[in-house]
Amino acid sequence: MKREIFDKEAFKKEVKDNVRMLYRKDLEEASEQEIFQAVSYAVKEVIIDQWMETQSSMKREDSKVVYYMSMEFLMGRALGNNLINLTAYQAVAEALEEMGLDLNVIEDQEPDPALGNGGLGRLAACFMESLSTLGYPAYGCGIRYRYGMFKQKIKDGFQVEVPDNWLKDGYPFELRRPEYTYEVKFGGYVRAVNTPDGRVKFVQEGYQSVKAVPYDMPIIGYNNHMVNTLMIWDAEPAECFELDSFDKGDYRKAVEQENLARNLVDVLYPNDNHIAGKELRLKQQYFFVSASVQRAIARFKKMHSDIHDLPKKVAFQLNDTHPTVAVAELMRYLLDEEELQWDDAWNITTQVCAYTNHTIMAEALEKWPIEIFSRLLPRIYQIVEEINRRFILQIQEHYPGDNGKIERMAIIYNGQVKMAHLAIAAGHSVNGVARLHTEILKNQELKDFYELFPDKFNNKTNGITQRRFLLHGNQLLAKWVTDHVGEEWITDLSKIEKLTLYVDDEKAQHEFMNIKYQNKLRLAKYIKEHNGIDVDPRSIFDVQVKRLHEYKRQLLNVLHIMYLYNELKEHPDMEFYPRTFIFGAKAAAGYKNAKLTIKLINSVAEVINNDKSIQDKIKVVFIEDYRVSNAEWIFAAADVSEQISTASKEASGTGNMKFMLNGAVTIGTMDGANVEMAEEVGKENMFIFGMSSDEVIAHEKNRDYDPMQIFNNDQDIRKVLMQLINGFYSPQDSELFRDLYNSLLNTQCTQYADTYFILADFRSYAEAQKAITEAYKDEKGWAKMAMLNTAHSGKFSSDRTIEEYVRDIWHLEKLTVEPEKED
Ligand code: AZC
Repeated sequence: MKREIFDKEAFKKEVKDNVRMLYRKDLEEASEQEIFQAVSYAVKEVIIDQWMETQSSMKREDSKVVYYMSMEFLMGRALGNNLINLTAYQAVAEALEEMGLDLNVIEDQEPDPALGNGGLGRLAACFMESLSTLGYPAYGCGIRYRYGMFKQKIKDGFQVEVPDNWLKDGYPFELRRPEYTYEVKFGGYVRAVNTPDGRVKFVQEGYQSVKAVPYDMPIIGYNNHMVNTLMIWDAEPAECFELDSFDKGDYRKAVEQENLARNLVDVLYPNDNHIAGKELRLKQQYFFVSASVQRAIARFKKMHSDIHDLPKKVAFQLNDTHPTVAVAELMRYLLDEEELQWDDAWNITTQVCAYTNHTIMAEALEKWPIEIFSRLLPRIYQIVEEINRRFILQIQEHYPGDNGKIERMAIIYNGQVKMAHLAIAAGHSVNGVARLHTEILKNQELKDFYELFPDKFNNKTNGITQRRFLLHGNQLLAKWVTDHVGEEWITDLSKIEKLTLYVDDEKAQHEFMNIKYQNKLRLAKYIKEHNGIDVDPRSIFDVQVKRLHEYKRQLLNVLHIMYLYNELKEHPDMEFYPRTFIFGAKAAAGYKNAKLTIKLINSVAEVINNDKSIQDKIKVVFIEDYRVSNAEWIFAAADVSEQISTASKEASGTGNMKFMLNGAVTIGTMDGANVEMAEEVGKENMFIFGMSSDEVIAHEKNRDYDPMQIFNNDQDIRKVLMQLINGFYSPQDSELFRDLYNSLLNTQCTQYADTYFILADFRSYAEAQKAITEAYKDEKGWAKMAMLNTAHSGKFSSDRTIEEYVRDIWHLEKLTVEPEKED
């Protein structure tokens, strides 16, 4: 049952009052940004009540809480989703319309809080939303970066990074909580002090400290009055925490300490699946982890006196290794502040902490040089050393005389602290994010650990929230689905399977594809406005949007477009179904080949889009600044979803699920969660191609793959690759794309040529693409396939994923939040 929470007239008055209060203006004088702020504050009014109700229920029930620790939360805009989850979207849209305002335009004024890079950060955001919707008490713990993910501009085909000053107008949905300020200490040294009762205490001295001040953001559950909290930490100079007595009067230190706070949370590192290894990054990690652990324990201690009960009330989930210092920080607290014995403290820590692995890419595995780690976090380092010492004893006991094991498994080895090893040794759970990924962890990457701790390993296949990616992002389809299967899918996506009843119904097929068409029109308009390119909404919209990374193989996609174009030029009369290839991707600022691939896509677009002779049969579009807000429109409009990573490299993928939910058909490798998608919808309703992960892994082991052979024997491929270096797409500078060419063929340039098996999979990809065209020509067949994809997407709700985390790892109870009685 819907609870009416909006009194329309009161809301309208509130918006007007807010404009006056905030800006001393009447509505007519206010800018769109000002109206967005006024509307958001009016919505916040409602949220605040529910937020307080949730907090008091949590206290009353003394619920166990999960702290989801993550360097990244890629939230996307909040206003629209908050309204959806308050079930007030329509009512507010109408109220605003009566005031002459358009909710869409107002939503568009909100900056996209982009405190994350890609999959890992967006997953954290989906998880928070599902936790609230399912009624589980949770805190997200992260960093309030002053600058989020950069904004991408395309200039002359190249990516240019522009700072994302998302806080410049103030963000209405955050709440500063100075009463929960904590001190975080860096550097100095550790002194052992003898206590009167004959024990040794370790104290950190000569350190610099920073004040951690949290900002809370509400995470609203769908239609259930539950509002969880995302706490993101800001750093402020510690003027009220005095320098250690040792350093009194040390002016230089005082200035350094102030600078530390200023720089600490300035900016998110824009690397996805790649570690830059910068000292500031380690500072960021310890900063937010220490503050979060302190807040979690303080909250626990308000209600409990025995610290041994911590695991009954608190779970820490470590989103990749980035927050792994949490295990040592918790140990420090239990040893130094609570004065527990090691075994006691360790017992508590392992029960509280659990770790999720998101990648097997070697360059993403975090390792910190001892020098940096021990200098920055001297007490934490001591504790890690002791964890390591005991862990090695355990290995020796298990595998006497096997030094290889120690070499491969030690937490500290070869001058480095290996964060994944620490997380596995200290957590009670290690999970991968799709079945195939977890199997690869168990049998390849983390084989030694799996042998030692088989019970810790488990799989949690990722999911996405259908509230944002269907109910909000694709309102036409959402309504249609509700009309056909009822509204239960909104909180139980498995119910969407009832759509299978309609897949052969011509009327339903027609309606489904007509909605797709409307969404394609919406995207075509966006493309016209942003790129100045006319695209035909009747062409196949073939989309690859995700971070730009070599393993995701945007290069394979664009090489195939170059090949198609060659075909069309050679056989102008060939039958060819019009296609619009759409890309969206940010490249890490320092990632050369990724940035060059963006330029290549744009150069190919330039040539092909302007070639009248092919009569618009191919269009290529690069959407600037791909982000959560435009993603919602893109998923809704896609016919074909490109999920073409080298098998074994994409841990799960979540974009793949968003496309599927929106009725796009996948062309993809048997990688990540694609494998489980194929299981759900049937391989016949996807276009699977390429090597299997076993084949890829075998070639990597045997080093027996030779792309040059393909280049020499396949004239079409050869021609395409030659076009990278003969100026065909870069007449001013024929050398421009040389590095891409080299990455495919030249063994001197990379560890081995074509690391991601692009040429090996090329033919099979081209075949699959051809099969798509054939399938698309059969209108009814395609409609059925698209509908089946939506109908079988039920498994991929983050609600399902969260229920599994709760059941296997966190063991939380559901909370019911009752609205306060009105008098
Ligand atoms: C990503 C994986 O690449 C992606 O496959 C997965 O869907 C996503 O996490 C969520 O689990 N990994 C990262 O973003 N990892 C890092 C370290 O950036």
